[in-house]
Amino acid sequence: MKKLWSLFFIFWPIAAIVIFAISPSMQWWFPGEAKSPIGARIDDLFYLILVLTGVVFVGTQVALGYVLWRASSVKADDKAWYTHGNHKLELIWTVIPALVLLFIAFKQMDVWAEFRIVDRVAEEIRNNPVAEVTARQFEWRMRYPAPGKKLGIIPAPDDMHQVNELVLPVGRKVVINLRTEDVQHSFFAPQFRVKQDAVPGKMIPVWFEVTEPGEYDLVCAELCGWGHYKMRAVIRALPEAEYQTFLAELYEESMSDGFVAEGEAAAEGEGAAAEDSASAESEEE
Ligand SMILES: [Cu+2]
Repeated sequence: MKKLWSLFFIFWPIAAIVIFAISPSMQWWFPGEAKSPIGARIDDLFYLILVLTGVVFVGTQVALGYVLWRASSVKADDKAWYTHGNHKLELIWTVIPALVLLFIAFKQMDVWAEFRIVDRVAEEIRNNPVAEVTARQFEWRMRYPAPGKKLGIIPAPDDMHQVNELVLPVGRKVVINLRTEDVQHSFFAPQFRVKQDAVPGKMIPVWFEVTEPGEYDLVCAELCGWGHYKMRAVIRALPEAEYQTFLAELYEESMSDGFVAEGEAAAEGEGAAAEDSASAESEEE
């Protein structure tokens, strides 16, 4: 029975190795491959730390299992022995983890700087945010500058707006200004591995590059109230040309006051009349 318990402890390192091996293909850790360069670097760091901690975990569990296995065959009248420790051993298991931690600290420094230090973003990009994203209970509001214009801190009359959809260009680094209208929220784009708190009273720049066109998630990662779960938007990443077309169309739509010129109204009227007669016909049938 005692031996069975030591086998129980051996089960965990085996389970850990199996989970390490199958998790990436099962997408248990990440929602697919990172779709931003910084995301790929964050994943690499994650895997490096996972391997380091994994080796330590498996090693300690195997050692624990071994000690239990050996101890299970000790007879009841065997005398116990005690030790006051071993300086050399203690030195080894203090210095090695310290060196490993130091290695991780230096290794991640550049990724951290790339992700968080605004000076790493070229001034040209920094001074031209593509959008302002404002979180509020319980939605995301986007504000874009009119084509050819700069996004001001104070909204301009010709700014363009969207709710719960953020459209971005692919293949270049973009900056968005993040703010919140009420409580603290968190801008989380899992496919890009980007997460940034939105703090009341602050405007926080967030930057990243999308590598592939597509539709991605934007969710709130801060429990911000009863409707937190529905604070979900979509990030639509478009190739540059399509992105410019989108902006032009959005501008036209935003600037339209609903007035239709006489010629167009007549054409629309005819269309409506044709539709009416068509529906009348179908009713008769
Ligand atoms: Cu929120």
